[in-house]
Amino acid sequence: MIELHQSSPCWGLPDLSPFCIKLHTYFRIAKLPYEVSRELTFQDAPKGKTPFIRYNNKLIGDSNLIIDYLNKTLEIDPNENLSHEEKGVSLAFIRLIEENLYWGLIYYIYKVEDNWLSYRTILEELILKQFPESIRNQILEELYDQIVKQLWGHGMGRHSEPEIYEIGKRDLCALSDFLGNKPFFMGEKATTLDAAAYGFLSRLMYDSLPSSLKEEALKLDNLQLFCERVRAEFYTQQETKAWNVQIGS
Ligand SMILES: N[C@@H](CCC(=O)N[C@@H](CS)C(=O)NCC(=O)O)C(=O)O
Repeated sequence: MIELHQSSPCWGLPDLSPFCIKLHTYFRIAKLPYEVSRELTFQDAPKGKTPFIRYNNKLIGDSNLIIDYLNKTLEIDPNENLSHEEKGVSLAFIRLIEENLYWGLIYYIYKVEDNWLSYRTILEELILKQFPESIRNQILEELYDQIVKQLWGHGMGRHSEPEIYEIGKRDLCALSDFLGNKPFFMGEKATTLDAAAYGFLSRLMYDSLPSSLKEEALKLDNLQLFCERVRAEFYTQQETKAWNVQIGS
């Protein structure tokens, strides 16, 4: 059985992290049985990030490396029916989501003060309770410093809020234009791009942290419908209800 290691469900989603939501969705698209495990901690993560999996006693980090590994090992591929051209486009959109748009989301969580205060409370409630109270503040401060450094290093953190909003808006419009009236990004059948898109878009649309980027996404009806479609097709209502943790709202 594949063991998925992540943080914690919230807002009706299987995890706080878009990359963990992506992996849950990939497992379901590929019909791979898996279980969420709390046996290992962040310290065990091979890349120092979530998600990571344990499979056949091997720890693997990074959602894309995990997907590549499982596709190869288990001889499956949700993208098998795509042409080479479609595979290229699909990978380019995954990179747009994960290497660019994601950092816009991170900006609004960490650098908009009210959002960071709310998110802190969420992390305290859902994740930090397992640590002694005396070190919780230090963990949060270290996480904050690390993420803000990454945001600067990536380059997104050097832009002003209106610039970040414009960059994110263009990415969201590109996703919406490409999706058009199709049920899934590459057509009739869900593929790996849908897992990545759902991971990011559901997190942006369903979390409780207000932002102009969220407002923009919510204006794009086909992206909203896409999230509802993925949720209805790959998640049960009971799961969504069980994960509907709302903190501080
Ligand atoms: N490229 C990685 C990105 C994973 C990632 O950034 N995870 C975040 C949670 S959304 C994390 O663990 N951040 C903590 C850190 O960077 O220290 C993947 O695809 O899995």
